[in-house]
Amino acid sequence: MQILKLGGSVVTYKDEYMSAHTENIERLAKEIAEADSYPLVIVHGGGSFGHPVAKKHKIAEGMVENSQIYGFSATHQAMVKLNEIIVDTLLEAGVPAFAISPSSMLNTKGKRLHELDTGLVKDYIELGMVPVLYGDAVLDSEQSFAILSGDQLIAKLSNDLGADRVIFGSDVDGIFTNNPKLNPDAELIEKVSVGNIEANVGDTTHTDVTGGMLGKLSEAAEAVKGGAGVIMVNAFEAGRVKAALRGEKVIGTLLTL
Ligand code: IP8
Repeated sequence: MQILKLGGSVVTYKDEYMSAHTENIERLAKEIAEADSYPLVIVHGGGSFGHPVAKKHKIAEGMVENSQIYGFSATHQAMVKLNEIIVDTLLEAGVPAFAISPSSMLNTKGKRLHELDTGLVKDYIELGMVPVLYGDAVLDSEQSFAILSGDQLIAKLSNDLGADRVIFGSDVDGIFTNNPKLNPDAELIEKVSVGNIEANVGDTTHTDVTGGMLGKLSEAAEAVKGGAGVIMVNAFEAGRVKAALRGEKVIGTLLTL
């Protein structure tokens, strides 16, 4: 059982408001179909769909004024739109993708995942489907609503479903000694222990509403602690996601205990 995260920077043009990276999505859908490695759960990020809307209406901070209610709904709807594009493309490639809306099946408490019945996701998997979930605007028992990142969702799903491998597909080869987009001397770290992640991670170009690279890594660490093999790969490079899904050796960063 594997979980694949398709980061927002992979499935959208991050600098263009609500613009899906259809070329990448189509190539990745084919790679997923060709890898033929099931059971599989896919979780995608928000990119230029969820993040700008959530930021505009301050959804991650919770409800302080009524006008945010519209923004909460608009943020979720932005994610539904992106999810539809991804699920449609997966189906066209022959992957039995099935959209599951996180806000309809879970809530958070103080921004942390609180109640989630993973049994439902398990049932879809057992039927041979590939559930496709995403970071979402969700109800929160302390602050009315919050933004749940795809990464936090993955950590919980990985531990509850007993995932063997979690693959994080982003727009960089893995974890570097420094930000590779700003520093040409940055070197890829092939293996990193989750114990000293903070010391190893440089800045990321985009800091999104759910915490950028450091947020991603602390969630990934939870999956590692739960027993999954976690690898970060560049989903912009053709063939890497497919190789990772097949369990082949691939350029990336392996997270270890
Ligand atoms: O991109 C956040 O998910 P992420 C989704 O996985 C929203 O952090 C709604 C901003």
